[in-house]
Amino acid sequence: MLDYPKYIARTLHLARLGCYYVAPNPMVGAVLVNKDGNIIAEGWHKQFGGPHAEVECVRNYELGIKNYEKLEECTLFVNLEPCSHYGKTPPCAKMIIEKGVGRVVVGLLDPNPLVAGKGVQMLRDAGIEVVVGVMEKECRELNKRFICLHEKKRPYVILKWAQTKDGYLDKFRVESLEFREGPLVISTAWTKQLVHQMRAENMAILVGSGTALADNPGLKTTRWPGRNPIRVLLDRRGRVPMNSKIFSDDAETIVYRDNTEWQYVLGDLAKRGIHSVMVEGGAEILNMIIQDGTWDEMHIEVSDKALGEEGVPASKVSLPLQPKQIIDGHYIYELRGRE
Ligand code: AOF
Ligand code: ZN
Repeated sequence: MLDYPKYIARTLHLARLGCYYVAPNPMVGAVLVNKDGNIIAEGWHKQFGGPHAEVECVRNYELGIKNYEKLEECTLFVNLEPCSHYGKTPPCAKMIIEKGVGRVVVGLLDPNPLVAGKGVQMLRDAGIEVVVGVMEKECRELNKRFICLHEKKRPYVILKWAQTKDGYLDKFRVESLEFREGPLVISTAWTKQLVHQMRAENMAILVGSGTALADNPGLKTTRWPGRNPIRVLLDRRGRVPMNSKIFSDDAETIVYRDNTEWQYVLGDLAKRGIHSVMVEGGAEILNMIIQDGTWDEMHIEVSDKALGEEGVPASKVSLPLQPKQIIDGHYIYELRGRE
């Protein structure tokens, strides 16, 4: 009897290697195990539009020097149900049947309606033994963005901000025709890097016109490998000029002017196939979303320094007793929204 969770854990590890390159597809890894429990091949989905994990894995097996095992005695492990549809690539379930793999162990069923159980059915109809639901919680966590898009028809929402010890996002800034004061710097080089990692992990980044005007951010991923997120700007009054950095050629920018209502924006982003959005401010937008209640995670960085005067207040949320991490003396909190 094979130790199923052990191999599914390995598929999750492999799947994660595609992290910055597969969106909006899920991260998927696969391992082929012989009857003695040895892994004889591995593969993962490397790039959007590219071969799926199962195809990579079986191909690696066939190209390897130990390709003399009987596949009917082998088990293929995969963290997500093999697909059953013709998309950018042919169905993995069909390939698995044709290669004559004996058994398939699936971490989680694919929530994509094009697949949703049909992959497993195809395999079973062909007489292949299929086990479903191993380390399901971990499998869901890895692909929470992809799952959210398919199950809730909206992107996964992460709210992110940094505040001073006394609860401010920014100072009240001096602004005149000749002089505009820069933003209060709260993050450190290291915590900034983590923000850029989040930009690479999520498909879109959203700000309001206040932030775009005051900070003129480019919202690119420069301190971490991976793609620049798609930029989303809520600009009801059409205030942000076209020469702002948010409109640079580095990434696509979607602007909402006529309707900036949160549920509408989420629905529209979903229609565009965007599976995740991180919200980087400012205060007005963050408060609006917290009021609405549709968000999945909050990442809050609390600096060890106080502003010491009146400033722009951060949203009032009750923080957990323990921060998730402490970096450079800054407390990093992570909260989950309601399921
Ligand atoms: C798998 N293995 O490695 C991936 C799967 O457009 P396509 O052909 O790439 O299909 C994308 C869909 O296939 C995606 O939405 C998800 O349902 C599934 N992704 N499935 O068996 C993989 N990446
Ligand atoms: Zn597939």
